[in-house]
Formats: sequence, C-alpha cells, structure tokens
Amino acid sequence: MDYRAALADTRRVLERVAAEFRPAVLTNAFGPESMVMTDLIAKHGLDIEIVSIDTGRLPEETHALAHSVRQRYGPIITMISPDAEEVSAWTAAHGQNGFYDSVELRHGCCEVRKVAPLNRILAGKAAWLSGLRREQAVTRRDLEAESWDEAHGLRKFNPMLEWTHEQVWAYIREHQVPYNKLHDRGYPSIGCAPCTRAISDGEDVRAGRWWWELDAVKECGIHVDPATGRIQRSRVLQTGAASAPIEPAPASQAPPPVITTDDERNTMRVLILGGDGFCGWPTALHLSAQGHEVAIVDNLSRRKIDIELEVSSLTPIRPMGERLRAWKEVSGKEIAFHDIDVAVNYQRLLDLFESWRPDALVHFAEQRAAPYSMKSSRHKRYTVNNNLNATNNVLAAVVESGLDIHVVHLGTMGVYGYGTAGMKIPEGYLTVQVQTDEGGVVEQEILYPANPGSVYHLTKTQDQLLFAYYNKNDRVRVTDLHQGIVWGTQTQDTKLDERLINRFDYDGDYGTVLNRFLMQAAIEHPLTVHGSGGQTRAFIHIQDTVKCIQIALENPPSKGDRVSVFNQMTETHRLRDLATMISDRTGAKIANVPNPRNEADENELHVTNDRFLHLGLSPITLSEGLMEEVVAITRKYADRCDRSKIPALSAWNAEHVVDPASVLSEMTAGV
Ligand code: NAD
Ligand code: USQ
Repeated sequence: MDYRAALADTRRVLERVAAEFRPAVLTNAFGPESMVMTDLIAKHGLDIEIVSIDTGRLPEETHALAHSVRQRYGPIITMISPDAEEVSAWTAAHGQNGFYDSVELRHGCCEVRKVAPLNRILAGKAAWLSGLRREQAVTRRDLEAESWDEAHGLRKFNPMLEWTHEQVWAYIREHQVPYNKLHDRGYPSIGCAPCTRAISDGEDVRAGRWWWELDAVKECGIHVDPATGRIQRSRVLQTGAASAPIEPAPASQAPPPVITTDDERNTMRVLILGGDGFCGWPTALHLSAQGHEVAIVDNLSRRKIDIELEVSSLTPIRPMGERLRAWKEVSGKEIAFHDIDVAVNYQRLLDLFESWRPDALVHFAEQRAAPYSMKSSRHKRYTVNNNLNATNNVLAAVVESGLDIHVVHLGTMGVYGYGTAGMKIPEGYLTVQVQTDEGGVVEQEILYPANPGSVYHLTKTQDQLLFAYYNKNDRVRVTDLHQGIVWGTQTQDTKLDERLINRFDYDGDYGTVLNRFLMQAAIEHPLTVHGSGGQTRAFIHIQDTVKCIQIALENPPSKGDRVSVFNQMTETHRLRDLATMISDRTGAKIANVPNPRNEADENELHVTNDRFLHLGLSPITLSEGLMEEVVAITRKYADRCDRSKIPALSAWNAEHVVDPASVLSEMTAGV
C-alpha cells in the first residue's frame, strides 16, 4: 500500500472507531506508530482516549518524549502507573532485577508492570487501538486489522498494520511529530530501560528487547491471547477498501509547540551545566530558592579529578543524590540531575534542550584550574578538549534545537592578562583608533586583546571567539561573565543544612589563593606566597557570584545584540597585602615560596565593573567577619586536610620546576 493510501486508511479507521465505538482507547507506548496516531487524533479532534503505562522502569528518553508530547499537544495522554503494592510484592519476592533470572520471571514482571495496568485501562472500553505493524516481527505477521478480543471483550484495531517503517518515519518528519530520541541511537523498539538495548547492523528490529532471552518470544504479553499464549489474531472484519487518498495535513496546522510563555510564568527554566562544582552548586540552589525551575547537568569529572589527585574537598560534600534530597527537604523544591558529559555527549545534551526547553543555561562545565592544566601534556590536552568541545557543543545544540536559549558563561578576568594595562580594563570591548592608508583615522570596537596566562586561561580566550562567532552567525544570545578569583565557601542556601555544604579546594592545583591563605592560617601552616607576592588579582565572594548570575539572567541581551560582557569582580588586591592582612589578624607566618608559574612578579590592575553596579549589585568586600567564617569552616574540617597536598608544584615550564624540598624549607623558615 502506498503512503497516501495507508494514511487515508488509518485516518478512516480512526474516524470510524471514534464515531462507532465509544469509549475507545489508544494505548501509546511512545513508539513511532502510536505517535503518528496521537498526532492524527489531536489534529482531527477525534474522541479517542490515549493512555500510556509508566511502568516505573522506562528510559529517561521516554519520559522526555512524554513531556514533549504534553508541551506540544497539552495533556492529551493519560499516564497510568502499575499497582504499587503489586510491584512491591513482586520485587520483594524476586528482587529489583529478578526479571533477568528466567523467562517466567520476566513475564511475571511484565504482567505486574504492563499487563495488569492494561487490563484496568481496557475494562469497560468498546475498542482498543494499538500501533502494531505486520512487518515488525514474525509474531505479528498474521495479525488482522480488526478483530474481536475475547479476553477483554472489545474490538481490537491495528490501524497501522500495513504501514512500512519508511512510511511511518515519512509522516513523523513531514509533520514534525515528537519521537523517542533513542531511535536515533540504534533502538528501533523501546520498552523498559533494563530490558532494552540498541541493536547492531543486521540484527532483527526486536533483538534489543529482552536481549538476554535468546530463544523466547519477544512480546510482553499485552498483545498475547491468554488462552493460546500466542499473539492475538482472528477473523478479518471488514475495514473497507481505501477511499480516495487524502492530503496529509500541512505541518503548519500543527498546534503551537510551547504551552507556557514568559507572561504565564514569571520564573525561568534554567539549566546549570557544571552544577556539582564550587560555583555551580550554590548557583543552582540560589536560583531554585528564587523560584526558578532548575536542572543540573554534570559529568562529575571534578570528583573524579579528586580521585586522580588523591585529595578531596576540605568540606565533606555529599553525593549528588543526597544533595538534591536534602534540598527538597529543606526548601520543598526539586532540582533534576542529568549525568551528561557536555564535551562528549552532544546528542544527550541536544535531547535535553529539546525536551526540557530551558529559557536560559549557565555554563560552568569546564576544567577550571590553571595549575592542573599545566601539569603535563595529557592535562593540557584534556583541558583544551574538554573546555572547547563543551562550549562548542553547547552553542551548536542551542542552534540545532531552534530554541532561543540565553547562554550565560562563566569566563575569567584572566582573558585580559595580568600585565599592567596602564588603563582601567573595560568590560570586554576596547575602542581603538586605526590609521587608514589615506591618513585618516577610523574608530573600531574590538574584543579586548586576549593574553592568557595558562592553557586553562587560553581555553577561555578561545571560548570568547566561539561566542562571538555563534552570536554573529546564528544570533545566539550570550552573556560572558569575566569573573575574578572566587573566595568563601558558603552561601545563604548552602548553610541551611550540612548536607548542602559547598566544596572547598585547598590543594596546590585547585585551591585558589585567598581560600588557601585563610585555610592555611586556620591550620597554622605558613601562607604560601608565590615569589614576592606582587601579583594583583581581582576577587569576588561566592555569595556575590550567585547574585551576579541571577542579575545576568534577569538582564539578557536582546536577539541580535552582540555578546554581553560583564566583569564579575568586586575588588582587587595585591597578594602580599592579603597575606600580611591575614597574618596580622591570625598570627600566621608568611613563606615566600618559589613560584611554579610563568607570570609577572608585579602588576597593577584596575577594572571596570560598572554594569553590575548599575544593575543593583551591592558588593560584598573582604571583611573580618567573612574571613572569620571561612577560617571557622576550615578549622571545623581541619582533620580532613592532607598537608602534603598543600604545596603548588605544577610547573609552567622547565624554568619554573620547583624542588619540593626548597618549598618545604621556605615554609619552615616562614616568618
Ligand atoms: P569546578 O571544577 O568546581 O566546577 C566545574 C563543574 O563542571 C564540575 O562539577 C565538573 O564536574 C563539571 N564539568 C567539567 N567538565 C564537564 C563536562 N565536560 N561535562 C559536564 N560537566 C563538566 O569549578 P568552579 O570553581 O565551580 O568554576 C566554574 C566555572 O567558573 C569555570 O568555568 C571557571 O572557569 C569559572 N571561574 C571560576 C572561578 C573560581 O575562582 N572558582 C573564577 C573565575 C571563573
Ligand atoms: N598564588 C599564590 N599562592 C598560592 C596560590 C596562588 O601566591 O598558594 C598566586 C598565583 O601565583 C597567582 C595568584 O595567586 O598569581 C592567583 O592564583 P589562583 O590559583 O588563586 O587563581 P588562578 O590560577 O588565576 O585561577 C582562579 C580559578 C580560575 C579563574 C581565575 C580567575 O581557578 O578558574 O578563572 O581564578 S582570574 O585569576 O581572575 O583569571
């Protein structure tokens, strides 16, 4: 049957069922066939109920599709759950994954999670529609388009029986019908997550279902005749020949894709990439506390680097699941978590954008330590691969999704370099005058010249170009926050419960200078000033970091605006002044240790941060109280400190290799 005839036939069956068999139900397991029928039922306003069984073990991608369907068509599908007591009794008797143990147990699990709920759905119905197709499996070859289902006492219809695989997908593409993204990854037939795998070239389309059962019939029992144990089939009932082909409805008749608008909800849906990290975690809590809908993406690479470096956060950070449960308990708010490597798993990122449809995302998901990026060529390559691919993937996925997602990126003050500029560093752009060949002068605004001080900082300068390009070419709305060194550890939200505590890095690779000095003072360790300590740097407290991100999200650039750059810092300090101040207050000794970095010994730094100030930021500056708070935290967890991890030994080049013994002797001699 050709495509138009097949489509016309299906539509006619659906219309007849809606008119003559009330109540009728379509069971939609989110396969492509059911999605075609769901689209037809929605478009033509047919009186057919659509029901799906959420077995409790469905893949995340199926849930994502259910959500997309709801956004596209409204609550057209009723989700039914299995009986909780039956499920508990089954798992108590056989274990969570008992279905792997025998075909009988697998059938038992299908019975509890699918067949029993289906029977409840079908009770009292006059007709049942399903998306079975003849060519799907040998078990489906003899099916009929319409039959009497003795077991359920109703008429059963398979309105898409004769469609080919290609015809189903032609409809889906033509009408932009949402579909399960697992289909793009080699899953032609999708059921529960533990019972479904992708198939390889040449395998049967249902080989991925209950893949460990080599010889069993690949059916769950829903379409099996209880009397014969075989797939249901029976006498053909006249469905009539296809009438004149009808034109498929044009895609433009599809209902609008989004059901919520900014006017309807004052809050935003914000995705936090890198939300398990030092800045990302308190930002996620802050935005959630403000009433925004928040989800976190993180591949937990920072925790894995702790394992590599044989060190851990001074504060006892909890696993992500516990963090999120604690937040729910404390605030009543849910934050979703997705374990995705943004630099590698492009498709999952794109699927998440398309299904969750964020208004904005905050991109923290990069390797952020300069010393770590300089440890070896492996670390240089990892940092470049991770950071540049992460940023490029984010931007490419925003473009491919077609969504107008505001991208807020955590960049660094280090893109400007730490020479002495001889001027106040502007917010991203520099106005320059260039002499023309004719002797005139043209004025241009350029990105402030990049001057990275490490491979890590180099990736941030490259990020800037990626933003500029995607902004110019695709009009992606981007805010790039050039942030100074963050200090402090707790925010109002992370203080609410010990399980919400933020991470605190103190080791020679990840510990940043002010937090290291405060922690060193707390454990009576000399303050490790690199060289003369004449380096001047920009700083911001973690509570201001989260506030600035909120301000940036609330003040997005308009479509077509250039990349919006803010200098996210509140004060500058020379390191030896910081060390002296802390030493004066705490009595800590100062050790001028050899500097493993290739950086200027002395620099001046003057920075413009007018944009945040105009938007209402009231800066938290270095104060005794705040410093004491950090010292108190570090004292509390001092026994978790491994002193051998304090020296900074990652050398920028051969000339800066530091002898650990000389660091030790400087520290012992510290005054
Ligand atoms: P962090 O290392 O604590 O957090 C980064 C998070 O991103 C980690 O949880 C990590 O697991 C995750 N991540 C990294 N690569 C990922 C990937 N490919 N896919 C998914 N998740 C990934 O760092 P932080 O201190 O929170 O810094 C966050 C951002 O802010 C960084 O981009 C950094 O450059 C910037 N920044 C930090 C500071 C600072 O002082 N901490 C200052 C200026 C700018
Ligand atoms: N330093 C010391 N003693 C120490 C540690 C560091 O004197 O024990 C010195 C360093 O030599 C350097 C300065 O302190 O001159 C800053 O070092 P840092 O480790 O505190 O900060 P940095 O390497 O610049 O990186 C940190 C974050 C990074 C962020 C950057 C913002 O790790 O993610 O981008 O701060 S900025 O410095 O403004 O570029």
